[in-house]
Amino acid sequence: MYKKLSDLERLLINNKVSKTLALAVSQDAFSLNAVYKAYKSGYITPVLIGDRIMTESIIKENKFDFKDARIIHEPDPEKCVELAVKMAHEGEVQILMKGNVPTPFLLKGVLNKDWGLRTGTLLSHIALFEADTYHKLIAITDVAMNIAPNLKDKIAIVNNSVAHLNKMGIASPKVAVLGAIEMVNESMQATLDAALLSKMNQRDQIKNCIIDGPLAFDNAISFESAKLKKIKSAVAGDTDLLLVPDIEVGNVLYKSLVFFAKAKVASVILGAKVPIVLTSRSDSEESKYYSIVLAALA
Ligand code: COD
Repeated sequence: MYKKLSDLERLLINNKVSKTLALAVSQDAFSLNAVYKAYKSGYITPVLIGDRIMTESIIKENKFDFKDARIIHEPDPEKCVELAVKMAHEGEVQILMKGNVPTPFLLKGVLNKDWGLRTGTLLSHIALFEADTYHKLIAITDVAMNIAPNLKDKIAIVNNSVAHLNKMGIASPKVAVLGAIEMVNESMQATLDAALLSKMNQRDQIKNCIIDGPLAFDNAISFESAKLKKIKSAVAGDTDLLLVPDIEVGNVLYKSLVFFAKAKVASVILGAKVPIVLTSRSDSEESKYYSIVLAALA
C-alpha cells in the first residue's frame, strides 16, 4: 500500500527505470524545473523541443546543469507538438510532456490519425492523490481528457487505470464508481452505468480489480459513512480508484482536493503509445515532478 507519492520513486529505483522524455514547447520554467529534478534523480533523459534562446535562458537563470539534454530549436508551438509527438510515434522517446502549450492543442496532436499516438484504445487521464485525510494514495479518473464518457468509454477508462495500478503493484485495486447517491436511480445515468460496471466486474468482463457502485463520495472514502448507511461493500471506505461520471465532477474534485485539502497530486494520460504528462499551469512543480515519476512507471 502506498501512502506517499514519494513511495513511487522507490519503484523506479528498484527497477532501475530510465526513460527518454520529450518536452513539447520547452520554454517553461515550471516544467523545466520538474524535468531537471527527474533528470538529476536519473529517471529520465530529456529532449527539449522549443525556442532555443528562451529555453537556454531559463536553464541558465535557474542553473540547471543538463549535461546531455538535447535541445531541438523550433519556435512555432504547433510544430513543436508535431515534432514531439512524432518522436514518440517513432519510439525515439518514451514519455511525452506538455510544456508551454494549451492542453487541447497537445491532445489534438496526440490524436492525429497519421502521426499521433493512438493505439486503438481510448486515451484517458489518471490522477493520483496523496491526502493527509486518507489512509493511502487514491486515484481519480477521468478528470482531464474524456468529457462525457458513455458506458463503453467508462469500461476503457477503468481498464486503463486498473492496468496502471496493477503495474504499480496494486494487484486488485478497489474501484468506486461515483454517483450522487449509492442507490440506482433510473433517472441518473451515472448510477445505471455504475451498476452495470459492477455487474460486469462480478462476471469477469472487467478484470484485475473489484468494482462497486454506485457509491456516493462519502461512502466511497469513509468506512464510518458506509457503516452508517448500512452499505455492504468490499470497496466502500477503502477505495483505490474513483471513477467520476464526467470531466466537470472530476475536475472540481481534483481542484478541491488540491486547494481545500492541500493534497499532492501526480497525473498522466494512459492508453497512448507513450504516457503523456499533462499537468496544468496551476499545478505545483512538485506535482509536475511526481507526474513524470508516474509516467516513468507506465
Ligand atoms: N481516446 C482516443 N481517441 C479519441 C479520444 C480519446 N480519449 N477523444 C477523441 N478521440 C478521437 C475520436 O475518435 C476522433 O477520431 C478524433 O479523436 C476527434 O474526436 P473529437 O472530434 O471528439 O475530438 P476533438 O478533437 O474535438 O477533441 C478531443 C479532445 C481530447 C481535445 C477533447 O475531448 C477535449 O477537449 N477534452 C478535454 C481536454 C481539456 O480541456 N482538458 C483540460 C482539463 S484540465
